[in-house]
Amino acid sequence: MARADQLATHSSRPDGIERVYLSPEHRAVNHLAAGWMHEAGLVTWEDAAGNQCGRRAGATDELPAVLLGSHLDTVPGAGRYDGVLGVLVAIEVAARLRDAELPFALEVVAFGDEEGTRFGTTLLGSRALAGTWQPEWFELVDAAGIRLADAARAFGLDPVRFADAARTSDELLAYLEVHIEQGPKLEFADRALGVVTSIAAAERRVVTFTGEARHCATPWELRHDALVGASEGVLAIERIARSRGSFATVGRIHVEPDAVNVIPGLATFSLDLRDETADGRDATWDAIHHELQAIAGARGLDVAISSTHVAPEVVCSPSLQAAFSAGIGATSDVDSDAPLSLFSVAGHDAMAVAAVAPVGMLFVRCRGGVSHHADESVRESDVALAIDALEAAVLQFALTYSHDAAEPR
Ligand code: HGY
Ligand code: MN
Ligand code: MN
Repeated sequence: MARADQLATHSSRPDGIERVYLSPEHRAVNHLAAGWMHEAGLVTWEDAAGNQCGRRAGATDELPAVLLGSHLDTVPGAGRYDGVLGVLVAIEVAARLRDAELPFALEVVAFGDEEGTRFGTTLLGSRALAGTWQPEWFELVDAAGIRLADAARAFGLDPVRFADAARTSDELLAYLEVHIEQGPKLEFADRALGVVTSIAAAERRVVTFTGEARHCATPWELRHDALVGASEGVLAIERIARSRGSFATVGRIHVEPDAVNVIPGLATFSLDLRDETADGRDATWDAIHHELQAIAGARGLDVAISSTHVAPEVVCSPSLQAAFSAGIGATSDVDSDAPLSLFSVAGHDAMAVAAVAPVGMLFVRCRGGVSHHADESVRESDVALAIDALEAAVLQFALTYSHDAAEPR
């Protein structure tokens, strides 16, 4: 808990936590995490994409690894546990297992960019590790117009070498991530921990309504107000997504010419749309898209839409779900009922790592389900249970892995 408080002091702003990819704050927390990884008995290195890594070899050095971890970057005005808790719990479990005989290597990773706060595209660190980095991402620019490639060089990385961060499926047996739930389900059920079944399918878009910028003296019947059209669209998005059990958020909106006495000629907003499945997400989008076009038509507006991020749902490996269930069962928090399983609406690095290894996630209760806010809070007793559960899950996985490995082919 003290380490989470210490990491929280590394922020680019005085009024809250903000720590973005390839920033001085990223450099500072990689250094802290490397020190703690070293204390846990791990050999440490920073990979070619700026992820902080640690490894404890297995019985022999070339064994594949079980990878534990999460991310250290944040959204603007973040809490101190999103991502951070998973990295610190992973380091603690590595320390506990430093002398354990394991049939695989144990690695810990602190990803440098899960949120996409600086460059807009998410999961950059974990997609570099998964080998799914896209070369066009080097051309992404931040709010100051700095290209990702230049930010990487300033951070001490070489864009040409980013591909060296990629790990193969031969090297990784599994990825296990502990994360705060960022929702209220565990608290409602009075549970400390929960097993993640799948991570929601997501798509991010930019929706732009175009009308006519005119004097605010323009009579009603002659107006083509882009902001009123966009506003009707935002309310339609809420109504349609809610009625279909999808999650839709308009987090940003921009208006032009953005003057008090001019009817907006342009209004452009972000849309983050998620659902348990890609089919559900796409069906909700079809209904929304139809309604946005109807609104534009009725108001004499144009509407343009672009997609900026798409991710299918990721199903957590059944064997890793079982390992986490066993892990929860081994903690002192064991309830008479089976551990709670739930799907994650929030996105996680596990979505990216799934391209190269089976993934499992363990959720930890957070107060009021609050996250992406300074009020983010966890109980120390729940964190203690999460460390016990992750340690037990790794040992459970080792048992089944050794057993399967011993099986005659
Ligand atoms: O967007 C998400 O769900 C995550 O916090 N990046
Ligand atoms: Mn987050
Ligand atoms: Mn997170």
